[in-house]
Amino acid sequence: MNKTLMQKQIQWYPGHMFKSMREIRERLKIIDLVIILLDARLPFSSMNPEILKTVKMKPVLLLFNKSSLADPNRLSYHVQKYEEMGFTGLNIDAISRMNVNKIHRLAQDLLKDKLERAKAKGLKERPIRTIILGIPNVGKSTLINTLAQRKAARTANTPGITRAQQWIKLSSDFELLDTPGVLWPKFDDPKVAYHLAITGAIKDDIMPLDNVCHYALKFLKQYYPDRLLERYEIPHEMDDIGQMLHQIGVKRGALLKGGAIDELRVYQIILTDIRNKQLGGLTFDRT
Ligand SMILES: Nc1nc2c(ncn2[C@@H]2O[C@H](COP(=O)(O)OP(=O)(O)OP(=O)(O)O)[C@@H](O)[C@H]2O)c(=O)[nH]1
Ligand SMILES: [Mg+2]
Repeated sequence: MNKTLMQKQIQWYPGHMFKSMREIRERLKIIDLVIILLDARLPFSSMNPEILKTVKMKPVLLLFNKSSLADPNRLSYHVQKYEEMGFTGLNIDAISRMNVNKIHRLAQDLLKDKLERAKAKGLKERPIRTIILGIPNVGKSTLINTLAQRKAARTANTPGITRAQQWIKLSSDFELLDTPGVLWPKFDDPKVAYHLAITGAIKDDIMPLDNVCHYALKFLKQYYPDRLLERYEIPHEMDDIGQMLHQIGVKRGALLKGGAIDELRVYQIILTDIRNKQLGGLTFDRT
């Protein structure tokens, strides 16, 4: 990892995330089921290790969101890996509604024993209380709106939209607590930081854009060279990052007055194209 990245890493963890984590810990006592929302494009990088530690005593359901933006050939791999670790996981898409109607049932299945015990004790039936946790911008509020079939929570394509916890009643027997996205203070593997930056979980001004885009281009070159050819006419034999940036600049007319390429614009083009699926479905976590 280069020096700028290391220095930024030390100062970047915002105070409101400490507060959000504390509030999550406090709230867990009254929660029946934890939904951890992960990004299907980075199903491992988007797992916050602090959240995992915090919720380990609770029943957990993993939902891999934004599946329509991920590589369709890689979707079963992470579900299987997490299942081997003992988790229940489901690929979903909160916008296209893929598998969204399976969530309620899965939640009930995971809580079956608890619900039956409560019934046997003669306890009054009450709604299942669920909390949704995940990194910023992963689609927590969007999923809640899809489940509630109304605009109950504010959403936008930038991290840090939800600022406070908010209960939303999904049905007479199901309540869901929306929470602000939380990250963790230190990324042990720089790849994780890059994956989070490329997909917009970390604000674009946190990490140096040139490093992020160089990483993205190297990644695309290794795993999706045909998409680079198709979108930017980058030939398979071209592997110099500078040449690739130049080619994108020329192809997309991102040029400065003297004819040199406008690097900043090229970086923005690359990130916007990736985020808007202009390079097809992509999965960043590879093993
Ligand atoms: N394609 C696609 N986009 C999605 C999906 N879910 C959410 N989005 C988009 O992702 C962006 C972030 O969604 P939010 O619901 O605001 O994310 P959040 O997790 O609540 O974010 P914070 O409140 O900042 O933590 C929005 O632009 C959504 O439209 C999905 O399943 N597929
Ligand atoms: Mg939100």
